[in-house]
Amino acid sequence: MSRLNNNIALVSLYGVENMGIRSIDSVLSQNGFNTHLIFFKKWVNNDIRYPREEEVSLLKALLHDLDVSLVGISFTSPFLKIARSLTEEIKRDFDFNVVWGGIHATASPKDCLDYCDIVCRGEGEETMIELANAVKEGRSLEGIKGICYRKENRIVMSDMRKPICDLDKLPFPDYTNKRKYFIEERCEHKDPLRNARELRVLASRGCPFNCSYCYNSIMKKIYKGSNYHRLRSPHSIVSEVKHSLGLLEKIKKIKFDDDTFIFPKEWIDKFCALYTKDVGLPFEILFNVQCLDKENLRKLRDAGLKKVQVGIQTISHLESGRDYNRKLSLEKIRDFALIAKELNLDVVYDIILDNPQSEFKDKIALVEFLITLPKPFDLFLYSLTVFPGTEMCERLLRDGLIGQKDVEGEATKSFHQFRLSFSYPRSKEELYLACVISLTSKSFLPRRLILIVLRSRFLKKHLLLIKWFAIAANQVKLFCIFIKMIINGEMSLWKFQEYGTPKRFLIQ
Ligand code: B12
Ligand code: SF4
Repeated sequence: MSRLNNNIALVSLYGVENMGIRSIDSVLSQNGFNTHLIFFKKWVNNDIRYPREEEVSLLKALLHDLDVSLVGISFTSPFLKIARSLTEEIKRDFDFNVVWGGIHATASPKDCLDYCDIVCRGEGEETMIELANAVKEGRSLEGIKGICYRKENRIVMSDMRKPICDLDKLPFPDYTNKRKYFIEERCEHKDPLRNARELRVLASRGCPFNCSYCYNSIMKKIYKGSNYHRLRSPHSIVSEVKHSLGLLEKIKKIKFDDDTFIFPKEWIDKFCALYTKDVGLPFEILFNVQCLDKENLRKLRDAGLKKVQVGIQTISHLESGRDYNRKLSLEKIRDFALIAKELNLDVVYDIILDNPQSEFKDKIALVEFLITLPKPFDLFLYSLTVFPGTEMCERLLRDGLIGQKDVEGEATKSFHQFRLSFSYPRSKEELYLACVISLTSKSFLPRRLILIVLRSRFLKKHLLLIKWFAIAANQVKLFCIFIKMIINGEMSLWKFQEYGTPKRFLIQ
């Protein structure tokens, strides 16, 4: 171990909303450490660029000034190459330990050890306290659960720690400017979320489902036998929201970023009563229609629920869950759509395209199904992105449908194409489908017209025509969304930069 002091830097790569690293920051401060939270560049949709040399120098200068004895880096798989080169740079100039954490480190701990000193697997709050204490006291890492490190040329992989069972005991995130830095072209001493219009909150951790493309398929294996899907109490959540609203004055809506917002009836009753009394702002949730319960949705709507984001993803082989291990029924999706319409909720459907397993007829069936859903709704179209360690990644590799170079980390596809945009190069068939699917969410287009487009051989042959038609229809819709967001006070320059420039216009 190298330098022994209380100063720790936590670096979040391209993620200012990173709730995991904010939680570790709060826990370490609560335990007496001087933590400094550095947001290294911000995330923009479909247009991620590598850091410039000056930005790397700014980071190194900051680490030097802060005189830290431990650095933690948090990142998701697409940012592996950036994490590698930054760590190399840091290790060239400093002699402190660099810990990597987050979903990629959890999924591929041994590979990560080629670059960093210590890997944290799974939830990092308790692990980081023990690690930081060991570093401060110059002790060995032996006995610390949930880590992976090298000892005398062999890799030590300690036992997994159980997931935190009482989430209420975790301190709230700190949105003040104290000990926060934001590096994007220059280094500013501030929390980049100070002017945010939307507050992200997690009311739970984990998910009861196990979709094959999702990080949960990794976590379920790692935490096997433990209570992985955990709920916070309504009181703790509402207290956090009130606390954060006291610091972030421009917030206009709350986004519950839980994997799926599923809670028992008594929980929903308590939450709705408290939320209505103490917060009252509009909120959004992500939802799996397998948990559909009209009464719960009605209560949430009365408490301020405005928008529900629902994963359809695919409609092929639904019964067997072949494609994504999601056993949804079309009836459930339709039931949900009708209930949402009755309750006047905004709806977003998630769909994954560009799947090498899907057949053309399945994709046509998807369009035909979407056409039958009540409007209005928005679509979030995703281009299938393969993340390491997921069940789907292992299957596609085994079946030879992809190679290692296609797995995020090696690949950086999500730098350019995570949500679908028309500008990304794809096969004629995929482009045609993306265009027709995008038309289904345009309320101003009659269903009959979309069916004509779907069946027209002429348009299939003249792809440019349908592409420009789809782009024009999409621009009209984006413009309406833009105006609505301005009226609701949800639009900011930051939001516009994240999603808005023409090159990245998304299909909605
Ligand atoms: C909110 C969210 C976002 C937000 C904010 C993300 C951010 N980093 O700022 C937005 C919308 C911006 C976003 C964007 C993207 N996201 Co996102 N996002 C999430 C979501 C839903 C919640 C994240 C969260 O807060 N989790 C709860 C906290 C407590 O868990 P955690 O983050 O894993 O952190 C814990 C541990 O990992 C560990 N840990 C984390 N960092 C560190 C660091 C150290 C030093 C240590 C010791 C420990 C440690 O301790 C933490 C506390 O226990 C997750 C799914 C999920 N539930 O995790 C997806 C998820 C992280 N996103 C994902 C993806 C793919 C993306 C994008 C690439 C997509 C895109 N559109 O381009 C971008 C990349 C952004 C980025 N910088 O990485 C994937 C990542 C998969 C992977 N293997 O990389 C996830 C897992 C979803 C999935 N379907 O699988 N995302
Ligand atoms: S329901 Fe959503 S969060 Fe849960 S496993 Fe499936 S994709 Fe992941």
